[in-house]
Amino acid sequence: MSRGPGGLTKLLLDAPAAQGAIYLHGAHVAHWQPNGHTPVLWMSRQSNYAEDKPIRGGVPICFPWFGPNLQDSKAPAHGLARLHAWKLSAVARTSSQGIACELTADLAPFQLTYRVEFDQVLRLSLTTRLSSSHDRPARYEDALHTYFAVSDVRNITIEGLQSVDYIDKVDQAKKKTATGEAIQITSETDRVYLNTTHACRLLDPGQHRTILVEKTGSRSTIVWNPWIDKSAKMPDFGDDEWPEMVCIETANVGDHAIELQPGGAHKTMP
Ligand code: TA6
Repeated sequence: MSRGPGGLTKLLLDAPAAQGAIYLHGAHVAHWQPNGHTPVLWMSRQSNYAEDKPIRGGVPICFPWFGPNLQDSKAPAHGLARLHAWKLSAVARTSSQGIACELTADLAPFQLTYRVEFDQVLRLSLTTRLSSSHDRPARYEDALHTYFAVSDVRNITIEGLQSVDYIDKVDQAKKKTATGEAIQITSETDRVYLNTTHACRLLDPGQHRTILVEKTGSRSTIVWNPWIDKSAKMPDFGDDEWPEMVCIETANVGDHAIELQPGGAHKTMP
């Protein structure tokens, strides 16, 4: 382990199949580069690295709520997990020349276990357990808010959601019917796709790359690019960075929030 920017503890993982990096702060995956490829995750050059701020880029963990906290406007956007000091519980080589690590967080009444496998595939698995001593069922939202590095967001296509209705957060959160078309980004895009277990394909001809985003245990997929004006309003996002990235997020939000019984568990895996 090493000290990264801001003095945050950073775990650098190097295996024949891939290289990776993860901060204990937020259990934040900040780098994944399969052997023979360019980095797959995007990181902002303006990101904060501080215990009281989220890291911009990579794979933020949104939990136990997504977006603003509707009951407490002072609570941090996207919840507590990405600001939490997670504990490393295991690191091990995988059978396919990769390397995996496991981190835990106690965010009462929930216990979280996050397994990250850096290989020719990036495998993420977030397991949430509700303490058996809790006196009633509890609901939460989660999202693995993955920032993908692209050659130019104006030249990519996202397939897999053509038949899925969505909430358009750029148009007064109106519910919109499926377009029947693959997604192309031509302006600020912030869509919550509803009740979908579909895999997505991110086609990036500029990098001669197609990224397959498969998932289990998730009923929501969010697609986001801030475009010009929103990027300029975010201090931890460079004004000229928006063409470099697109988020495809594996989530359970809104009507698809998860309700657990005491002692119960759920696993979200993009
Ligand atoms: O996932 C899309 C989104 O909810 C956008 O509305 C935008 O707020 C983005 O997340 C980033 O949120 P953050 O709190 O990390 O700036």
